[in-house]
Amino acid sequence: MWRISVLTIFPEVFPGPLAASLAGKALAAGAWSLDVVDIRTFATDKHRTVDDTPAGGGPGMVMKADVLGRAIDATATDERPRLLLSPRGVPLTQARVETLAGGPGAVLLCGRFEGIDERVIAARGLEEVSIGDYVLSGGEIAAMVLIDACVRLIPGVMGAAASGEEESFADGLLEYPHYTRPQNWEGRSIPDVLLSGDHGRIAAWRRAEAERLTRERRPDLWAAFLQRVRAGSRTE
Ligand code: JD8
Repeated sequence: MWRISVLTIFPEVFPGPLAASLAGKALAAGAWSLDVVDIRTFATDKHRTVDDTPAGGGPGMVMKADVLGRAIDATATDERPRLLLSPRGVPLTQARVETLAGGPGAVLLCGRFEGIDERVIAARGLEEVSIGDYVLSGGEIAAMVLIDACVRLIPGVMGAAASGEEESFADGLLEYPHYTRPQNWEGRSIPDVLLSGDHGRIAAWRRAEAERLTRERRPDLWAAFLQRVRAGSRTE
């Protein structure tokens, strides 16, 4: 079974939103598992201290290497990748999500405060992963993002809908616009082509819209898409 272990000082926030919808049903059905480990249980003092002042001075607090080391050693006893959610990590991509979803699962360490003692990262072989270029207050929400992205790819979790529907990121374009009834809403109508019943024209319209949106909003994805199209036409 695909297995996630989350190490956190806020165990009560899991599964949180992951309990809702198809991911939650799949969790309840045993299609994947979530072990939540309270880092504080690996503290040894009366106050269950997990942090201390930064060596060299500066603001905030740093999570202690000894406590984190024990928490990881008690949890990561198998071959799963050990990931540290961190704003300085390698960016999480759909390709990495697919790799993780196809493996045995992961051990996710959620930091808090200013961060964790650097020595833990090397000593326990943690890979730092970031969910994006903005600053969160801790790793828990980032871990939920990673888990959500992986779980929806586990065979049988999302049912028929998601399986062949990886269109958007699969060919590197943003999703085309969606509509449903009523045909007229607040004076806005569904594009005529979508009501034409002409599946060829519908597919062409969706493709053109996906390309337009990608060009307008994501010049980075658009440049990569053009590169692929050009490379593809040279080899064929
Ligand atoms: C873990 C502590 C906050 C980070 C000082 C206070 C991921 N994409 C991402 N953005 N932010 C995080 C993230 C932030 C975290 C922790 C993840 C633990 N903080 C710290 C350093 C600067 N603040 C993240 N994944």
